[in-house]
Amino acid sequence: MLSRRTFLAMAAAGLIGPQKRPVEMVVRSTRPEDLEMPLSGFDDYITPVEHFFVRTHVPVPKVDLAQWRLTVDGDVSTPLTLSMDDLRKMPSGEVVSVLECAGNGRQNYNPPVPGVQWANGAVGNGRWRGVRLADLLRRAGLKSGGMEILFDGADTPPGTMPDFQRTIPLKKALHSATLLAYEMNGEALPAKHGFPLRAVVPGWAGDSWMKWVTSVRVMNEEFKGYWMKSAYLHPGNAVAPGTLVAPEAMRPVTSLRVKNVISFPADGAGVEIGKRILVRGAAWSGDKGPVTAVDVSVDHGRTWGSASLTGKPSQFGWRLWEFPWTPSIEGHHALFARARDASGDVQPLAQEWNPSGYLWNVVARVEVDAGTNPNLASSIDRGSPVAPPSNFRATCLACHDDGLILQQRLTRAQWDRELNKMMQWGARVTPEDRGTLLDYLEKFRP
Ligand code: HEC
Ligand SMILES: Nc1nc2c(c(=O)[nH]1)N[C@H]1C(S)=C(S)[C@@H](COP(=O)(O)O)O[C@H]1N2
Ligand SMILES: [Mo]
Repeated sequence: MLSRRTFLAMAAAGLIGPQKRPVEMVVRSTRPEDLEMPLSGFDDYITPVEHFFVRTHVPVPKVDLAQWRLTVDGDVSTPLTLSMDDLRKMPSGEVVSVLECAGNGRQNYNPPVPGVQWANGAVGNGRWRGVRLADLLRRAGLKSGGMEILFDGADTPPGTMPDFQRTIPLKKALHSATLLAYEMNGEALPAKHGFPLRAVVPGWAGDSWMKWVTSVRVMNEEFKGYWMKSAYLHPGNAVAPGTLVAPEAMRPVTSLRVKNVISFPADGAGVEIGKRILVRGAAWSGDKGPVTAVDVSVDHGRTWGSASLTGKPSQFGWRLWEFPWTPSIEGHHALFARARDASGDVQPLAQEWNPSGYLWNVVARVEVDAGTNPNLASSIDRGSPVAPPSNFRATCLACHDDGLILQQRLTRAQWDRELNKMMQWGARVTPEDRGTLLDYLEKFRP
């Protein structure tokens, strides 16, 4: 049996083929489900549902379509209660758009921050169809005082965790690409992705893309719920790595930043001298305009060449790119790829740190070994976990599994704050248990 890592490295190095590689999702958590798309997912223009990343704060709600209704209320002249049939009778819009979690790439931040430790794959490119939010708001008779739109979904939080409710400003809500979608890639929206209806907010990070939508409310003042005021915040200005940032200095995460991922060759793969390969990847951006170029370096950033972008320009979809390379020098090579958007923004060489590890978009980098025998793929030994204390299961695994916990890379002080947060949400940690739990948690390294 090959390990998954060795298999992927061999497949990436072209040692297994030509049959289509099986695509396995990277499981970051099973309960609630957080699934990451593996690198091979960046080879598809439209990400198939079975490879699309999943991010859920709480278990997927069961929705009975016969009972399901969407309400549109708040600062409108005619509040609406609509069934799916009513929605399907309205004119529909379609958009191809990247959906990326704000925390995609969190794994790269140092010092580490709490949260799902995504590598590159909390992102996918979908084809979304549904009603334009602007049409719906017009139908309800939007009044002039409307400031922002509050979405709520059918999911219910465990313990005393605040309900997942999010707002977007009216201007973004009225953009013609902003949808309430009932279809993904030409089929009914799957349960994990928000059946029967989800917000599609092209160019913006995933936290605005409310799933299982049941309520749209026009607000004439700023909504101050937990998920707007204590989560999905980013410092307005750069801060020193590892510092605690005052909430007043934070701004909501909105637009994605120009970004790209090298999907081939894989980091650590072997490549063969004299054999031409196509270095490839996917690039996308946010509100500032579509991707216009991707530059690639195969010599540690000394010289750069232009990759060819395949497919058509797209405002919100990603662009696949490729760059031919024939390794000629034996040894270790660093490959870089840097995307540019229509506003002239390029990916940075280093990232400003932020307390939640959002919006990672550093120039993509992989390192490969060129030799006459391409089977140089390295594998990383993560070591074996430390055994958990006896109080761990009862205290910590009631609402989620240990995947969410054991992937963190936190200090004792950071774990101490995590325990406080969990206690606010209903975890019961006795003063006697606290020390034992912290001893265990701080030792663990994924
Ligand atoms: C009352 C329910 C509950 C209990 C008990 C609980 N948690 Fe959580 N925990 C949550 C919820 C809800 C989330 C957020 C899930 C998400 O966003 O995916 C979470 C998320 C986390 C995360 C991810 C980082 C973050 O802050 O979102 C860590 C780490 C974590 N919990 C650790 C623990 C530890 C350690 C314990 C035991 C002391 C524990 N949890 C007990 C509800 C709970
Ligand atoms: N109701 C609800 N909507 C939600 C979430 C959630 O937990 N509950 N997670 C959000 C986050 S943080 C992201 S990144 C996207 C993920 O969408 P996906 O699972 O379809 O990829 O859904 C968003 N919508
Ligand atoms: Mo997210």
